[in-house]
Amino acid sequence: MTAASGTEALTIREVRTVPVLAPLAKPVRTASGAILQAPLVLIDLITDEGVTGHAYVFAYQTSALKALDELVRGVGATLAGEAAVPFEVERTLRSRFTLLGGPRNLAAFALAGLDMAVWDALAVARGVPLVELLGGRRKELPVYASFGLLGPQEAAAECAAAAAAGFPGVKIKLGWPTLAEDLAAVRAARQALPEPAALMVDFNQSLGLAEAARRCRALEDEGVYWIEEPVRCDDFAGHAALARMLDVPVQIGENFAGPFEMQRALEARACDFVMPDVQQIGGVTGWMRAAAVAQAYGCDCSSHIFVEASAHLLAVTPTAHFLEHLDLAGRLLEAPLTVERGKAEAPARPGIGLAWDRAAVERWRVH
Ligand code: SMN
Ligand code: MG
Repeated sequence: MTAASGTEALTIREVRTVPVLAPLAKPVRTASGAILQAPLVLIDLITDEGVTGHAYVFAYQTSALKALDELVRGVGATLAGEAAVPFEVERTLRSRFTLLGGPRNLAAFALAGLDMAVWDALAVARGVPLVELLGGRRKELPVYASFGLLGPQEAAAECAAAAAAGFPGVKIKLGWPTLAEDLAAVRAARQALPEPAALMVDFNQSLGLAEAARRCRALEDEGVYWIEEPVRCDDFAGHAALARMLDVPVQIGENFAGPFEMQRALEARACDFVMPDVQQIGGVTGWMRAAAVAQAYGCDCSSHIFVEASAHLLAVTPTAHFLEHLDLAGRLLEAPLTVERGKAEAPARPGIGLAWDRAAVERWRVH
């Protein structure tokens, strides 16, 4: 974020990136692999007018970090001289990937990161928080604390601490080798959480359909608020069968590759709730379209990681539900998003509000 220039029309000059391995407060272990550090590409989108837009993208795997970094810079370089107009940038970049079947995975992440950086630059140029540029205003959002695969003791300790801090919800990962272990973790977590607090559970796609049916049924009487990604993320029919069978809501969405895919999932009745990820769904532009789809289906919409951008976007999402608090980039920022008494609000500074902590970036950058 650079000071407002007063100029409203911006021309993209250059995209610079820094690949980093960001330290996490705690490793995130899932039934489908652990994330010990966050491989992130930090993006600076520089304009002729002197305004810089900031965003970051998440490579998930350290082995994909260099490739994503190259993609963001490569695609970013093709924007030199273009107007910083998200609607046009999105159409231009999307059309370049048409013959590849549309932007997916790393290419989609690169496009989403550039989209977020363009929106950030525009909001900075106008001197307003992103949420205001989108027609909304800053708003306190309910936040749930999101943890990895925890054994019963750890689950109880984290849930008690989160409840004491005022979080209205907590999520733990499941998908231990046995149902008995899943139940032990859930019972310990539920017991440590006061009644009104929501307990979400996330299988991270680790189960086959028959085993998912068995485990989800067993969770029905355990006071669980949602069951997330029990089966493969693209198995909408499988998720739909589970959603029909269960009283506990089924949650999916972090892997929706764009608003059209979310629309297909909702049309297939694959879930009761959605939680798009701003990077997978297509940046700010993709999120706004997905938010309209969620509204059309009357479906509550939460966020996935990317806490800073999500704090703006949920405030302009008609069916906004929970903000997930799992902070990937906080250690690289001058002012990480704060959560107070279980609520978070986008900052008042212009743009998304990302300001790199230069010393931290130097320390964690990958050469
Ligand atoms: C998740 C996925 C990837 C990185 C961190 C966390 C997870 C979630 O599935 O729902 O938060
Ligand atoms: Mg998840």
